[in-house]
Order: sequence, then structure tokens, then C-alpha cells
Amino acid sequence: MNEKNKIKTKPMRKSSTTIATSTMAIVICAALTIGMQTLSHQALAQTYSNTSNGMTAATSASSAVSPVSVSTSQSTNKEFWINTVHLDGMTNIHAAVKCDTCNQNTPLHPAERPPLNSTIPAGGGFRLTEPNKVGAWDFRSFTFAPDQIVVNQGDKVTLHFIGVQGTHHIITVDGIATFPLMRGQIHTVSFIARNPGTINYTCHLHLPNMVGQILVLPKAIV
Ligand SMILES: [Cu+2]
Repeated sequence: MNEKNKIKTKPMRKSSTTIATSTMAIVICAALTIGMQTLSHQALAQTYSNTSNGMTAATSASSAVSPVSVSTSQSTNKEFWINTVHLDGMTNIHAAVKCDTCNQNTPLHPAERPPLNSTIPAGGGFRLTEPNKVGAWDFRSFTFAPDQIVVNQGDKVTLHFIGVQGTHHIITVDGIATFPLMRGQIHTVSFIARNPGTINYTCHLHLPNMVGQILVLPKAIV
């Protein structure tokens, strides 16, 4: 009996030891795995936090983007680049006419005639060019890009006006300056936005549409 018991108990002890050892191994493996995952997450978080704005393209693509908050009680420097632009609707009175100067005149483009009674306002901001010898004509509209700017009261605002399209402009920033601007030139004005409200910038040669507006938000009451 004793021998049998001994024979039976020995494997039992081995088995218990094996189970205990296996259990410990599993626990250690699990702990190591969790630890490695934690380290991995910490490393990723560190990677993200090391990038500018604490956000990478990967995180911004997978989660909602939060705008950078700006307190209206805090004055900052704001800098803008404002291009002079004209938009052209070029077309042709003939359908499917090959014309190098007619951007819209593809073989599939239908014939288009200028409006008989054009109601475009005077002031130079719009221009309707009658059909040329191949029937091409153009409707042009001048504008600024951008034409809406928002700053906070107290901000130092710098505007760089860039002469890109249109040969010549005469621009006024209300209460600040009036200056000519030729194509290829950059003219810069700077000022402190002391009062809340609006400040218009206007080209006198291309009215009424070549206008822009700076909206100055009132300083927050704290
Ligand atoms: Cu102009």
C-alpha cells in the first residue's frame, strides 16, 4: 500500500509542481506582455507628444481635430498674405472650336454667347470682353484672396498685399494706408487692432467687388 501510495503520490507531486510552475510562467508571461504593451503605449504617447501640436497625421486622421483655442483676452501677432486675383470665365460663341486661349472650350463645351443686356456694375471690378476673331470671350471678376480676416482686439496685425493678377491696383486699408500695387510687388502694412469692429481693405480700381474685411473681435471681459 505504502509503495503504491508512494508511487502514486510522486507523480502527483510532480504534477502539482508542474502546474504551479506552468501557472507562474503564464502569470509572468502575462505580466511581461502587459508591461510591454504599457511601455509600447507610453512610447507611442511620447512619440505623439513630441510632434508639433502634440498630434501626428495618424492621430488626426483617426480622431476629431480640435481647433487651437485662442483667448480673446490675449493679444498676439497675426500675419496674413493677401493676393490680388481675377477669376475668368472664358468661353466661345462656337461649340467645339479649338482655341488655345479658351480654357473652357473643350470639344464637349456648348456654344455660349455673351449676355445681350449685361447688368454688371461700373467701377472696374467686372469686365466683359466681347468675342475676338475666333469667337472667344471672357467675363472677369476681381477679388482679394483672402477677403475675410478675423483678429482679436489688441492684436498686432501684419498684412502683406501681393500683386499677382491685374497689372495695377490702388488699395486702401481703412484708417491705415493707401498705396499702389503692381503685379510682382509686395506691399506690407502693420497696425494694432485697437478697437473692435470691422476694417475694410479696398481696391479703388476694381469696385465694387475687390474688397475685403478684417473683423476685430472685442477683447473678452475677465
Ligand atoms: Cu484692383
